[in-house]
Amino acid sequence: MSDVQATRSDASPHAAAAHRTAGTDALDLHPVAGRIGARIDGVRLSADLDARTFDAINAALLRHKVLFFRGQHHLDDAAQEAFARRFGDTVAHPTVPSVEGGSLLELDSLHGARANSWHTDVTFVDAYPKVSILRGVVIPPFGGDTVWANTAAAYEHLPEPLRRLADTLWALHTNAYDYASSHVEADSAQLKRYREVFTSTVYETEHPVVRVHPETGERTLVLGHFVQRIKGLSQHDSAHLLQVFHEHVTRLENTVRWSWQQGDVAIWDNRATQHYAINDYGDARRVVRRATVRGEVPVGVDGRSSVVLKGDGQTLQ
Ligand SMILES: O=C(O)CCC(=O)C(=O)O
Ligand SMILES: [Fe+2]
Repeated sequence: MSDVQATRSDASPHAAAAHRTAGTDALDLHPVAGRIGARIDGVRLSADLDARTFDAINAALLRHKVLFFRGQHHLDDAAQEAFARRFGDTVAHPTVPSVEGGSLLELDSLHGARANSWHTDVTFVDAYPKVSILRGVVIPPFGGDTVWANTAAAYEHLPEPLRRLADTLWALHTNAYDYASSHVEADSAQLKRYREVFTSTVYETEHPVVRVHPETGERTLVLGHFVQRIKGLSQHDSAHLLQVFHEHVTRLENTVRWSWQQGDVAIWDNRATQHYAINDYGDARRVVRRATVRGEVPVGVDGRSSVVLKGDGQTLQ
């Protein structure tokens, strides 16, 4: 192997999964950052997309981890959800009531829904979503960007001893996570109400810290704010170690930031990303709606699957 290869060059955008995900030539695709994220122009998202275009979008998603589409003003709730069903069954959030008439999750800043901490969606259940599809409904005049991090690239760029350690670890995820540890505004009445709904049923699941992606075969880190602790460690050691991995996941080289316009759609591979909605728009209104596609139960590098400890039945959600 040459020295150039040995340094794991990023010369080819989002190369890690590229050889497994050929077939994106049909798309007008523009990588947005070096390791994650691509904008696709000239596609009108709908349930009726021809198979060739849809397959190319799916391949691009596996390769780039998050895709952005501008100007999808034709999508209403039903059309967004119908398009999402091209990826698989859509599922409601386990605790937060859906938008009427479907299974979309609404995040409205006026109702305290500001997802400003790093997470992968719904990892407190076993078969957490594989794909999330977010539509910008009301976008503030400035601020309110979202940032995604590539958890496959994060794993790939870990120093080897940390990679080997991560391969052996398991972590407990719960929706009753310690919100106050990352939010100073945790006791406003509005946020309290949101938290009450969010934790109305408590879920706990053990996931491997490294899962093998069921479609690309890549290893990805399964962490984020629903993690309560690493199994077998004291809370103290767990917190330190989580911080080490967290800093690798969220290194800026590993991220892409999207500045929303109304009508934008972002689609992410929830098995290979974390994301963070930046809360820098004050009292302005910001509303996004998310369709969520059922995922698979993660499998670790040793072939063992995630285990539900509390809140059964999520594989059937
Ligand atoms: O508000 C956003 O941009 C992202 C919110 C979020 O975490 C989600 O939709 O899963
Ligand atoms: Fe999220």
